[in-house]
Amino acid sequence: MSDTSNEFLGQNRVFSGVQPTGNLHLGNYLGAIKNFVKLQDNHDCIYCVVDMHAITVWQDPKELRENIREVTAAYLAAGINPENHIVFNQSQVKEHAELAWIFNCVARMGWLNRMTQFKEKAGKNRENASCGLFAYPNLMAADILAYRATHVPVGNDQKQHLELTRDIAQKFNNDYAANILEAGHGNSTYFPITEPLISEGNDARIMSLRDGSKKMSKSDPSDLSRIVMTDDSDTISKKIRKAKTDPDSLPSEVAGLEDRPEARNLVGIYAAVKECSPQDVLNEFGGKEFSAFKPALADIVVEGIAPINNELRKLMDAPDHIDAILKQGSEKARKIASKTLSEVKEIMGFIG
Ligand code: AQP
Repeated sequence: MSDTSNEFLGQNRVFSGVQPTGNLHLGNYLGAIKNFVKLQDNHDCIYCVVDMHAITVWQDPKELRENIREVTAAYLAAGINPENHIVFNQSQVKEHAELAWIFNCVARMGWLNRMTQFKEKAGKNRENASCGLFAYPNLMAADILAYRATHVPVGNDQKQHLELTRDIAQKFNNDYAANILEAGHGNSTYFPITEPLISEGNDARIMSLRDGSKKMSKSDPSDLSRIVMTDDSDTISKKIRKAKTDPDSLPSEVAGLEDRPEARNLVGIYAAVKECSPQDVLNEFGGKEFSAFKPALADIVVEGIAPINNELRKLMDAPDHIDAILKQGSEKARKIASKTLSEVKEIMGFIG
């Protein structure tokens, strides 16, 4: 096998991941995966199926296995190249868990207490939430820093967690500055202070088709709230036809979408798929009724998404092929992560 750590010299290194929690949807594609594909052109990319994050909430083992394959198939169907980059599932590289434990001892309780996503996800049932859900951002920091990734594409919902990764890197570098120098790492900075990658499409926040104030989400109980990556063309069209709207026609200026979350969402989806601005969409459809806009939106979503969905379904029929890609990717990932871990352990004073 080739030495990926050497192949990966020279370019900025990107790490990102998607949780295999089922119902992979248009928001995951437009807000994350589509951008992952573009980043391959000028970055070394490591794309992970973050299955250990998924189990912060109970997962049915049979469904988890299918969902890991589904996210992998979505990566491949969208155009991620597992030969030139790395595609793998987190649990096959034990260094993620090992580094996460070290970061549990670097991060402060106060930092984690401020994480708004834990508050949202745990809700009123905080006492009953898993410790993993609370410590999740430390595992995310380990995911990124095991590869000393320089850049992470983030949506708004993950910005706070990336800040925490930066704080952990900074604290580790400070706490062990002398040992980092002594271990021969040139200067006292071992972990990079990872930068967020905010590029075109990164901020495409897709909302529920049933409620424009809630994000499109895997866990929404209504299947009509989202377009999933396994939907065929008819189902996509049906869901758009049934999407909630208001009685007015579309405005001609984006300012007119201000208090109209459902209209804003549908215009946003059109713009994200077509890679144009919402104003461009309104230049074409301003003054038109939803009865005219929805069929055009369905056409554009079907045209943009159906080929990926078709390929995804084909790949899902070849689970052995997917598993082999994950295994090969894990071996490549492990080479990099195990080097980081042995350096970290040496810096910290562990033996062996
Ligand atoms: N609605 C969305 N619009 C734009 N981007 C989105 N992402 C998720 N939902 C939207 C982006 O998809 C990436 C992977 O997400 P994840 O699976 O790691 O976790 P999540 O953000 O918790 O995804 P979901 O779909 O909303 O799942 P549940 O219902 O479990 O919370 C991330 O980059 C995310 O920003």
